[in-house]
Amino acid sequence: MAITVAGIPLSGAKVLVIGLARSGLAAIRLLARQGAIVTATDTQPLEQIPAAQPLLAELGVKFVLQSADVAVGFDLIVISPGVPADAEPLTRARAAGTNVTGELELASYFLQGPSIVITGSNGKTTTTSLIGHILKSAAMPVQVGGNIGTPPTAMIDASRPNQWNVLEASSFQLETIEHFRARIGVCLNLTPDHLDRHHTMAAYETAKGRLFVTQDESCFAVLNADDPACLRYAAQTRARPLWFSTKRPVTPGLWFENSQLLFDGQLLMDAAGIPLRGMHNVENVLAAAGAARLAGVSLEAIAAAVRTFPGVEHRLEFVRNRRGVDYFNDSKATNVDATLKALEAFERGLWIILGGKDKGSDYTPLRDPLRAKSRAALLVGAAAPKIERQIEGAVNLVRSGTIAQAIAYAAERAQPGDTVLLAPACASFDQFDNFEHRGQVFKQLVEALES
Ligand code: UMA
Ligand code: ADP
Repeated sequence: MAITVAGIPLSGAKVLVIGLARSGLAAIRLLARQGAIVTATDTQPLEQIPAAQPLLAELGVKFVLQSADVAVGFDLIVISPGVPADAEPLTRARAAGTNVTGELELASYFLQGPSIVITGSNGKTTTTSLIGHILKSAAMPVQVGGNIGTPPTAMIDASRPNQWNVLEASSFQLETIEHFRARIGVCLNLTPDHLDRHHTMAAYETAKGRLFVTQDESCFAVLNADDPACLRYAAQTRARPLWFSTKRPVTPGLWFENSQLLFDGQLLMDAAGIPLRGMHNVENVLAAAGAARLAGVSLEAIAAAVRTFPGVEHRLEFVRNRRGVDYFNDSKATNVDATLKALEAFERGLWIILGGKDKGSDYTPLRDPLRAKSRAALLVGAAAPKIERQIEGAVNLVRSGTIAQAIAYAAERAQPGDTVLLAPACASFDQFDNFEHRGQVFKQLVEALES
């Protein structure tokens, strides 16, 4: 059967794929198989992208270096999530009437089975993994992917009509969806992030909101009743809402009350049974439980699976107790809100490592919790001078420069009962390959401290 994407029959269509990493390569594979005439482009020369070379050679895909007019003369453009939707070649292509789409939208024409899609500024990976864990524990057929690592276009072959696709989705993937429809859409929260790319909070909110705008009456929207953006999403969707709240009862929905998690007033579980720290993880469990219940898992099975969830590396991950001092790795706290949540998850006695590559963030909201809970803020990386200016006077500041020096400083001074916490509120790219690399280095340095 001839497959059309946005009305364009793929067989014989001239398609340009922009970005040759995980997403672009998976898209090329899919498009070539559909008989499209694929051209590939990247801002880097092909010699510098060794992972792309064999595939392009195998499929006979032409490479051109990205330029302002690279997207002229194609029937369809497929962009990787990391390519800004307002990049100059795309503006020109759209002006010429060419359809510009992304990996989630492209996958939607091929992916079998219903999807649970999780978005939000923070908590996506944790909640996506938890939903995958709950469904697997309940012996439901499921595959997990999306922004968490596996491009949706690479999930097509393994998809089945009665199998759930649990997909983490970023604003970058959602902003181009039209045809894609999530049976269950989940939004955890909306707080400032990626403003270097979306420019305004309104544009960021709109990009994520595509998840709910494309839903219909057969769908469900699992929404955080405590988040103003989620209330606006509810007004924009035709899907049936299921609410969650850590502050008050919500109908229909899930909430937290007297240390218990309730679903429409029925006990789901005691919060003490959640193996993850922090109220933000209660939110993640409420959202995951809501989605899993809508997918048909019983409350008992959900609670049992939550209790065995191992958590995700680099998210408030306990590393070690040394001489009575706990060390926690929250390298994935790459924005201010995630760091605020990390601070909320501890009582006091914190030695917190802050800094890295600034994303245009405002660090002043950290002042009060730092004053209340920290012994010192250890500043590292390129953002250190900006953070120092914005939190000066609220907390003892130590100009550490590197994570190694920060750990050495804190390890020497921390008292039993204190916690040394990496929750940097910044991206990692000034000193590390990515947040995983930063977290690994932190853990190795902590493990190497003398007992
Ligand atoms: N490139 C161009 N032109 C541009 C910009 C980039 O050619 O204008 C090229 C780069 O030179 C590079 C390639 O595009 O060769 C990189 O593409 P990409 O950044 O989209 O990276 P992928 O490896 O394809 O991964 C993408 C997602 N990346 C981003 O959103 C930045 C991955 O999410 C996702 O797992 C993967 O697709 C599969 O869906 C990562 C991520 O950092 C985890 N996401 C952000 C986040 O979680 O904060 C949103
Ligand atoms: P994402 O995939 O959205 O980046 P993660 O689960 O990887 O989310 O967590 C990113 C950071 O945000 C971590 O520092 C984590 O501790 C924190 N976090 C997790 N869940 C939430 C939440 N619901 N609200 C705020 N911060 C959260």
